[in-house]
Amino acid sequence: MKNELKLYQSSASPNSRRVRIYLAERGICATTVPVDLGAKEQFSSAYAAINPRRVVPTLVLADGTAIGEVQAIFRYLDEAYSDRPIGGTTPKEKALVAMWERRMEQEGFAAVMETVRNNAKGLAGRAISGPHGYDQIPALVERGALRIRDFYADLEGRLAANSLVAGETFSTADITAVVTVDFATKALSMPIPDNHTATRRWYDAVSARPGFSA
Ligand SMILES: N[C@@H](CCC(=O)N[C@@H](CS)C(=O)NCC(=O)O)C(=O)O
Repeated sequence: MKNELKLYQSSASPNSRRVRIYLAERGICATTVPVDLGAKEQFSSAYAAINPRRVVPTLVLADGTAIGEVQAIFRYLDEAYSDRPIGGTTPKEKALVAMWERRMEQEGFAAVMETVRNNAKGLAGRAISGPHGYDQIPALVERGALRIRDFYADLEGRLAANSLVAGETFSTADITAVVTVDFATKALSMPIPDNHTATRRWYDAVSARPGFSA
């Protein structure tokens, strides 16, 4: 199955980075196809034919099937390349990883994204990615900072009792959580708070894995 996959992605996109890290961690080869978000290439008719939501990433299979949404891409790759999945192996593990992955996405990643998109001048009228334009709501920026602080506090509680986000095994939930921390640090100057020692220990260990330079 090697080299049959194409990943449409942008180097500046944290959602694309989630999939790049997944592929690197699993040693799965995919041809990356850049989509220039700065040049609005996601709105070209050629890309809209691949992903009508006009967002990256999109994974295109050898038969032309296009899979959008990071969680769906993770799921496909875990099932199709099932030798060493990182989304769990038993039904119970799969459900727990899905639960933690979704929490990291909704409570962490989405909070950072909402804060950035409602604030950045360059994203005026584009507060939500996708085919429809939405105005920015300044109050969401203030609320976003609270959401991110709560995310960090909840994550610290989780990691004080578990070595990794979904428990004791590295998973897609760790990928999404590390990308969230890096996104908050870079785009909002909101790094892991100094007194969150469990999160720092986890972050240093996980982000040192070779796949995380992807
Ligand atoms: N829920 C989608 C979100 C994808 C998304 O919003 N991607 C951003 C980049 S991180 C994008 O394509 N933005 C294009 C735009 O803002 O027009 C997923 O999981 O893939």
